[in-house]
Amino acid sequence: MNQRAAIWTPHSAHWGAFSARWNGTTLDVTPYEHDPAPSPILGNFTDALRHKARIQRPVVRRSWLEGKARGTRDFTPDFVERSWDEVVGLLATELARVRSEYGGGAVFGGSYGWSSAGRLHHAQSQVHRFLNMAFGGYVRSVNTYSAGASAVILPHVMGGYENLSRRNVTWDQMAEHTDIVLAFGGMALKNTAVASGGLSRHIERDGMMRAARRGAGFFCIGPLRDDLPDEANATWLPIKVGTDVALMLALAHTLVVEDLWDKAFVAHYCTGFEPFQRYLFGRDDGTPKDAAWAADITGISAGAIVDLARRIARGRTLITVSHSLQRAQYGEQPVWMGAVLAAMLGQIGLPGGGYNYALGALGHTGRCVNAVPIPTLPRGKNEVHDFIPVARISDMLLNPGQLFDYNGRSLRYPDIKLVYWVGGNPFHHHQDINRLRRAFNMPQTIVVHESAWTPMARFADIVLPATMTLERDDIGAAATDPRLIAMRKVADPVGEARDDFDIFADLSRKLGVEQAFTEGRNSRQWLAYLYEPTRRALAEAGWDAPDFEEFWQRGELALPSEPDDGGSLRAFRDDPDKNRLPTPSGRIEIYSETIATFGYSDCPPHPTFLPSTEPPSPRHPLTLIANQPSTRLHSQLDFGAYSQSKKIAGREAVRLNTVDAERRGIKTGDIVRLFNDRGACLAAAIVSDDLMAGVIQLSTGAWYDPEPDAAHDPMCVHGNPNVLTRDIGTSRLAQGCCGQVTVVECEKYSGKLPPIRAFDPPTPR
Ligand code: PGD
Repeated sequence: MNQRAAIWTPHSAHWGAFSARWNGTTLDVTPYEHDPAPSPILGNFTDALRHKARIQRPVVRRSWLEGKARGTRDFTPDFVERSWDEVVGLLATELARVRSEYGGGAVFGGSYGWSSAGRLHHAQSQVHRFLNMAFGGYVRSVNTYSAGASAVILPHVMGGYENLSRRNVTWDQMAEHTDIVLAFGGMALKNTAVASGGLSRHIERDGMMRAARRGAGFFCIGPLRDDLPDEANATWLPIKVGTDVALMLALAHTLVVEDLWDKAFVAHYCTGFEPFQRYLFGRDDGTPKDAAWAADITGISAGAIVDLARRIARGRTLITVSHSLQRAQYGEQPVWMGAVLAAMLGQIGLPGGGYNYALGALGHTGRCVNAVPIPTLPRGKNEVHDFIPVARISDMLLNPGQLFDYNGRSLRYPDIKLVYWVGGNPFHHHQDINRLRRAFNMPQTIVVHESAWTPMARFADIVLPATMTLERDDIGAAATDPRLIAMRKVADPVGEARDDFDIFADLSRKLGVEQAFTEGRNSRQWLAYLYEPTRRALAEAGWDAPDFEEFWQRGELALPSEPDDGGSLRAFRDDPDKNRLPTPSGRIEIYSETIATFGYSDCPPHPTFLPSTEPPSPRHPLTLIANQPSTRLHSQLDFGAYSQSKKIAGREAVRLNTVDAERRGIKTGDIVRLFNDRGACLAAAIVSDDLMAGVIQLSTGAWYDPEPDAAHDPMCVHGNPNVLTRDIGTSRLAQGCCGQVTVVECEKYSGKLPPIRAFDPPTPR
């Protein structure tokens, strides 16, 4: 038993604060004592530290050492072990070669991924800082897989993404003021269980319950009943996937026809209603977007649509649109139309009313913002100006030099020779994995730091074992959480794993620029340095402001919050001339002159219903919802105890409706095969009426596990839906990812069941 036994140590993860106790063999985890609804995902830590999936030592792909990796990479790699000193030397030499032969513009360091909570050892910050300070820049990525479309459309039409999603209506306002919540895509508690940087209290269930008890009516508009919790006592409006804009338009049409809209608000706070109204009434295309029109498209009756329009015009109504709606083709449209519908109700900026984009999409939303800054690692300046919208990674690697559109600009894909990935798992997060595999065979070199043998690590040439959060000291904090958590080291690192910071410090030393990266500080000194701006701001405001050592001993620190003042939309409502929105007109843009000048047919200048170009068909009749999992964060710790406890015979569970299951002779527990023209995967069926007929739901995050012997486009035997999803941009405007929705067929699997090997480490020599 080691020295740490019996010591409860404070720590934090993206899915909540907790304490842990490690005796060298087992880990006990107990949630933060003041968290009213801790996430069960904490259970994934208990067996993670010494799991066989952990990476123990640095390795290098043999074919890369022989100069033959490009075009031959696969998931059953022949790795050779190297000492840290050798591998860091090898990597420094390779980085120097690529820089001198091609420059920083040939290195992709976009390296998307959530990695772990902790303000210093945040993997993306570390790799970006290293590439800026010690290497001279890199090709970056912009936006996120979460909010690819909304982050681009919102500034054109209503304002900044952060203000509209995170500094807007709070759960407290909802509990006190809201009469109706129209939740397009719901507000599922599995999503609010996580917040990047961590969270000390899960308050969403309670917020919705208080509102419902006061009499607020919740509407869950979407294909899955459980996208709102039971406590919301919601009315479920099942809607055909991808048709929410048609419903919103019909609600808008009814508001105008029945004279229920707030003309004064629209006239005073918005621009461009006339051209939108022409479209709404079908003046040019001959199709009024009325309730009868929408009924055919959405599957919701015209009577129900008219009733709903009357209802939302009566009380204090809050419209929310989840991330999921915009993670699909033309995803810009529901985000924009939700705002227009709320504007027509005239309640934007009122307590508990109006529009809160993505409320409930993460644990950051519906809360007050801290009044002091949180520790943040400076990333330095990137001297390379090339970038891609994050989800265009395969396009970039497969088409160097090709032009692409983005937000009114025509850009060219760079020619990438080296990919550096730290803290993300593209073979989990990217769409059309068979295409991604071809794309990742294009560069000369792929470098990955990982704590576990994810498919991305298996596909790399140089793999460096990183500590996981429990194995190092850090500070946990998020801009909307009122606690700073001392994330004290719980256990010693597995094998030879090292912190990303130490790896980069070593690499910088080999490149002769250590001081530029470390600034002369070790990681403990960095923690104290990053803490200081928070301490200073607390002291200046007269708050409790202990020095770093005292904070560290206490284990946590309370941070003050800004008042619950409705943010920029309330200020805009109070005085739209003084508090202009950051749109070109300063108003809510129902028609965007700027977007009109781009001339994009896939993103017209006012909200428009655009049906998917890949509708269900006789060959692929089921609409697949590939949403966020409830048993882990993304693919993190998929090998952990809680995630594993929800698998069926080791495979990811897929839900389908009774009607669809009976038609195919499928029962709960059966292994099924999902397939379309892009790929196939196995999963284990759960038959349920909590989702619409015609819809099938397989969450993301099961580690990609290709059949080892398949020659081309292997089936994933574990249940990763991204072998099926489409790798296209939402539109030429935002180029966001379309991972949420695709079409498939599903059949009972009758072949011999292949074993799950996703968590078996490769056997290096
Ligand atoms: P994670 O599984 O969180 O997924 O994609 P993302 O790549 O972020 O990967 C993080 C990795 O970081 C893990 O493998 C973990 O082991 C590693 N890691 C953790 N801590 C450290 C560390 O300290 N150092 C290092 N080096 N590594 C570390 C998430 C992405 O998926 C997101 S944000 C969204 S919203 C998208 N959602 C969907 C979706 O809804 N549907 C589909 N089909 N696809 C999606 N993909 C996107």
